[in-house]
Amino acid sequence: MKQFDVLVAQPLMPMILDQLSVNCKIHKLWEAPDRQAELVRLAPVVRAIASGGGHKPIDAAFLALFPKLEIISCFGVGYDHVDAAWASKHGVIVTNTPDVLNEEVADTALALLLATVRHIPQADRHIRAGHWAALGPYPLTATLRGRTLGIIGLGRIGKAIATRAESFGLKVIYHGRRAQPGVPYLFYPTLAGMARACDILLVITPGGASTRHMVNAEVLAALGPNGILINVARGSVVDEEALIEALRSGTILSAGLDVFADEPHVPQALVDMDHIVLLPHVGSATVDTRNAMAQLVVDNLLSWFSGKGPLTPVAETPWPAATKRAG
Ligand code: A2R
Repeated sequence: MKQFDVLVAQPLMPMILDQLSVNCKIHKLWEAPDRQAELVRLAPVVRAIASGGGHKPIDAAFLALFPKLEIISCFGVGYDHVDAAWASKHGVIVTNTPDVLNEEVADTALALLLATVRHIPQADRHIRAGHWAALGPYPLTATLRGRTLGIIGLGRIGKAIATRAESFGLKVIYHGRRAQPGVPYLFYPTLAGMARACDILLVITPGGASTRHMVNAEVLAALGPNGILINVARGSVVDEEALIEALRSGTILSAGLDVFADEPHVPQALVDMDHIVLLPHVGSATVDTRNAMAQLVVDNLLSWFSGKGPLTPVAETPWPAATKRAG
């Protein structure tokens, strides 16, 4: 395989860079003293972009800089930071790392759900602050018993969450753009309708324009004063201002959030609330799963450049029609 030029826009796991450096020239954009000058220098030679989970936009203006670009290999299942429609229109392949993280993210979702409903971090803080001995037992909490979980986005990860939730005795219902054949859960065509019917609303859709602020003030009002919101998808799916207001006013009971609108910045209003649970986007963050995701970033590029095509192209990539730039 001949050497090819790969642009890495943000730091990636060392195992990705180590493996790629065997077959290609790696260009670490973040190390360039003058980013603009480096982009001008690299524009004529870059054939691939390896993209991290930092969610810096890889938009049409950025992509148009690289006339020889063939493939963008994204780390993570979400790729809303990439203009995949532009890439598709221009014959550029986009790949992501689906499936290898389903079970891990589902574990995180259930951990966050339990932590939120049963106040696990708050109870831990109760001991550490000396309150158990000084003030007595931790107050009683909400429960999962007899509750209904409404999943927004019953995809690969959503189904892994549903299986776990069923084993916890929860009734599962779901909302998406369409009902899925062969799924044992009740489908709700409107999100507000599902929010009215469930106790816990769990978000696991893609981010991007089509889902932006789907969970808004109306949906939160429908969820109601005993309702709990869990978001393990993208911060953009929830109207964060509306959520803060709903949590402040008691429109909903609580929230468990692994993702935020402007990561790594979390609104102080959320940090100051003791009745919610916050995680720093750790859905897939275990050594094993991150290694599997990293390997898939590498394997997609190596497969493409050895003429075998992408392993996990995203839905917008019209593979195999999108091969016209492949060399
Ligand atoms: O709408 P459908 O029937 O295509 O169902 C998909 C649903 N979905 C939506 N639901 C409501 N409104 C939308 N505009 C919308 N767009 C998509 O989200 C499907 O059930 C689910 C996504 O499933 P998968 O494509 O299998 O994705 P996966 O691997 O489960 O990951 C979901 C997301 C990632 O995109 C990241 O944002 C996050 O989890 O890590």
